[in-house]
Amino acid sequence: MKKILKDWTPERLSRQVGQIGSQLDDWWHLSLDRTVRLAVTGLNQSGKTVFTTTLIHHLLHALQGSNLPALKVADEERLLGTRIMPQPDLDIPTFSYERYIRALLAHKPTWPVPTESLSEIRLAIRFRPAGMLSRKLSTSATLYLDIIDYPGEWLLDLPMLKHSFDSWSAFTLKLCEEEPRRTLAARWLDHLTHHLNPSDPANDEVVRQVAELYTDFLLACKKPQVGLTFLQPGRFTIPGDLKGAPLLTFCPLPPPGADGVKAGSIREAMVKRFESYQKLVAEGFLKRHFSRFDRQIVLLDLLGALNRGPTAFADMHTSLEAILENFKRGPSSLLTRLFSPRIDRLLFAATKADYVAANQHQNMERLLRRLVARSANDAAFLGVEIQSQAMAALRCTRTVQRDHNGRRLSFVQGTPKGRERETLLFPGEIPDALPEADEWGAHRFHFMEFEPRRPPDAEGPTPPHIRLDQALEFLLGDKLQ
Ligand SMILES: Nc1nc2c(ncn2[C@@H]2O[C@H](COP(=O)(O)OP(=O)(O)OP(=O)(O)O)[C@@H](O)[C@H]2O)c(=O)[nH]1
Ligand SMILES: [Mg+2]
Repeated sequence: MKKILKDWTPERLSRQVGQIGSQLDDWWHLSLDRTVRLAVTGLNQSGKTVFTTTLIHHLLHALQGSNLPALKVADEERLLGTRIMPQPDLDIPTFSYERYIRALLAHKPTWPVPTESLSEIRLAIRFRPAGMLSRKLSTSATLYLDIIDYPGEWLLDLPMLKHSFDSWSAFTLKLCEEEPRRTLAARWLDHLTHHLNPSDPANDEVVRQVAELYTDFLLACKKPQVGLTFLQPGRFTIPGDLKGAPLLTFCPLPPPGADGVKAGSIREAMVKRFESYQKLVAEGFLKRHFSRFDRQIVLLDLLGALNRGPTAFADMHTSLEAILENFKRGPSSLLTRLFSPRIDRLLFAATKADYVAANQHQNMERLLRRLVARSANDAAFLGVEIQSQAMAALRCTRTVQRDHNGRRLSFVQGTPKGRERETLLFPGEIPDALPEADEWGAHRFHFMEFEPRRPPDAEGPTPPHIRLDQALEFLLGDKLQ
């Protein structure tokens, strides 16, 4: 005992106390560390890759002249730094942040090409907690932020999970009774009616041929001039690593006759492939990537949908509601359990708000709210906090006021897609409600797309945006307190 007491010199004691203190500090530190998985949800070309790239870029450069005033942790100077960290899943390619940002900020900037496969990134955001207690006990905490990027087309696989092969076939064939699907599906439908007997013995070549005609139909629907989005299965248009796999060779069939499904028939082969697709592709995507999210941002290219006219607009609306159906089904449904067991904040963002002048943003937000009203209501009923806003992750235009025929009008100045020089344009107005059938008219909407604008070096390392900081504050602000 004497020996032990002798060993406790004042220096040693103070060192021990110091160690305990720093362990306590570490413990608090750890208890303050947290992970947020952010689901960036959006149909193809809605702006997911640009949003993810700019979000990372702004956080990485927030200390070198932040332009994120609405993000409290940055505005209150509590942000200590952000780093890209090793991601949790070693078998998924890393999101190519460097490549995308280099292209967006190049001397001749370019947009990302459409995403064709899944990738993932993890950020560590180090910050000083705001609360009194935590400030006393811990100097810093870390928020880990996980994001995945994927082709928007794949989202449409999720609503396939509620179907059997027969109900999915009936649903899809019904859609094809309406234009423009009816005309675009003509070759495939003709083949189904006149050249295919689903009760015939399965033959790979025959199955492949009809599946190819169906895929051609989906690709025709997707062309920008048609612009349909409710296209299932998603992997048929963007196969990713499944290119050429037999799993992608099936298509909807008319209901079976009285003799049902014959063993070894074409129908049986297609039913099996459909079910395998559901299990391996749709359910795999859902379970692995959408089951563990805490926060969700739904990106909508509202202006592009208005440009494409009433049919494509309605199709986009249908797609959106189908994807967000998990909120409608309530806590006990399979989709809800798998998809959003923990989502407590949901942000709807109408992207590319820089296509129009600032005075249109209010209407843009009103229209957005009307469009997502049903899904937002279902989610709010489940206790999810909701926000809707207009946003541009990368602002490529400026709003300029000019007098025109005695009226003060708001124009936008930017470089229209495919051109080299900046132009002043009158972008037109956004309706504040869903347009009625007779309000569309021919080419009623024609919002111009723009080339990315490289900001002058004097503007700092982060490019301008519209309300990206508000989006970040809503999605992450409470976790950075
Ligand atoms: N002006 C402007 N255009 C944008 C912005 N964000 C996206 N865009 C435009 O939208 C296009 C699609 O953006 P992406 O981020 O590639 O869209 P995505 O959702 O990743 O698309 P997929 O990979 O096909 O699913 C870009 O090529 C740009 O033309 C923005 O903030 N401002
Ligand atoms: Mg993309």
